[in-house]
Amino acid sequence: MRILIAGGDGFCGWPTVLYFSQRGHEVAVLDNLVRRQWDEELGSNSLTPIASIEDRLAAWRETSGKEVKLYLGDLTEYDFVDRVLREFQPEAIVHYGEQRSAPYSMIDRNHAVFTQVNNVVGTLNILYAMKDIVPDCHLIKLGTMGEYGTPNIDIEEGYLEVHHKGRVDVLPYPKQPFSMYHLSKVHDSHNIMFACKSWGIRATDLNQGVVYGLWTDETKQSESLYNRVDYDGVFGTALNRFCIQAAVGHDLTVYGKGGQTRAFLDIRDTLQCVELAALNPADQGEFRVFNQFTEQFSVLELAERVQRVAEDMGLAANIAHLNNPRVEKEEHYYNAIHTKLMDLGLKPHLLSDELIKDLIETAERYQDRVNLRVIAPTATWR
Ligand code: NAD
Ligand code: USQ
Repeated sequence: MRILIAGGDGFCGWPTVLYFSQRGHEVAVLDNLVRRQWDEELGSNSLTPIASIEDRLAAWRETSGKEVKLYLGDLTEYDFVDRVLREFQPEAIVHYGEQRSAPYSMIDRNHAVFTQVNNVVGTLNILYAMKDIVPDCHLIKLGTMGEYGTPNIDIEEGYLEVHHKGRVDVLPYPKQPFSMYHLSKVHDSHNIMFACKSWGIRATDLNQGVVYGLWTDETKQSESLYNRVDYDGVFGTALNRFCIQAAVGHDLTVYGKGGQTRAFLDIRDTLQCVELAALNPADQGEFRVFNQFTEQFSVLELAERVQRVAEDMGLAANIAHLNNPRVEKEEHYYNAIHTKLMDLGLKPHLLSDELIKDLIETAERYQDRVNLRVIAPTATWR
């Protein structure tokens, strides 16, 4: 299959590129490298050293003998997107190429506007280019579980059967997103659904939970292939942050009571899920939604688990309950359905103490790279 990976230099994108290439697909990376600029803006960095995209691809060529094409450019520029699709003629597009941090989108008005323009316009450009150039291509779009919020009923996979005044319909599940970033994903979902209905193109929206872990079979083969992993208060995510905090002797930063429950998955399962979506495409005109995660945990539960593993390793990890910088429920019902990817054959890597230990050990190895000043949360919702 010819697969274009938009956002292929990022945390989920880079291991996906190697995973598909390893399995014999013809792969191209599209990225404007803006994520590396945000590190500079925030004075932050990846815990692990990461090579330039050119060096990464050269290292992959050397290791595997496989060639991956590179398209450097911005999804919000239509001429660029048009050129890439005409030249590469993808059969599937995996779209990771967005601003994905909720705190970044809440820094101020400029960051909120940037996030929504970047994400919504980039996705619209892909949709229009697909319609005109590759109408049979399958869009595999990374959405987020955070589109649904935390309703007091079960979260279904994209759609809800509604009985109202004696009539019944199956409607998009109500959206109550957590941030300006999560809202951009809701806008994307609506635009994609409209494009599928109106133009007959096909798409799978993967509403992904929080991704943890770092290593995949391909990325650990040499230092030039290492994946990035974020630990700062803006781009770092809950479990990965706690492991890195434990390794460098920082308090584990639980926001508020820590009863916030979210859906989680191992990065190796991100790759498996995207592959399952690609090999079992949506029908023409279909807008398919999968909830992409394997387990749900409260934030406090995760911090306590990291604390226990760290203590077994001889590290004292203190849990601090910080004033919550976000506006979110700290105690709530949460039960999200996630059967569709399991039905397609997903074999989950469930969270293990070994993985937590491995993350802590990786962070110990690279602790000199950690800038302690960027760990505290800075963006507030109020
Ligand atoms: P990331 O920030 O590490 O990677 C995103 C990549 O997209 C970066 O390389 C960036 O340079 C590129 N990009 C951004 N805007 C672009 C544009 N306009 N044109 C071209 N390239 C652009 O993010 P990630 O963690 O790999 O997340 C990938 C996707 O998965 C995102 O859409 C995110 O919303 C979704 N997701 C991530 C997680 C998670 O926990 N990381 C969870 C759920 C969903
Ligand atoms: N949290 C803490 N302490 C921390 C970091 C986070 O208590 O140090 C809490 C947050 O308040 C929140 C929860 O943990 O309640 C998750 O926060 P997060 O930063 O780990 O993840 P989130 O902001 O939800 O965003 C991440 C990705 C985003 C993706 C989303 C999936 O950055 O791209 O869309 O996870 S989901 O959460 O399902 O919406």
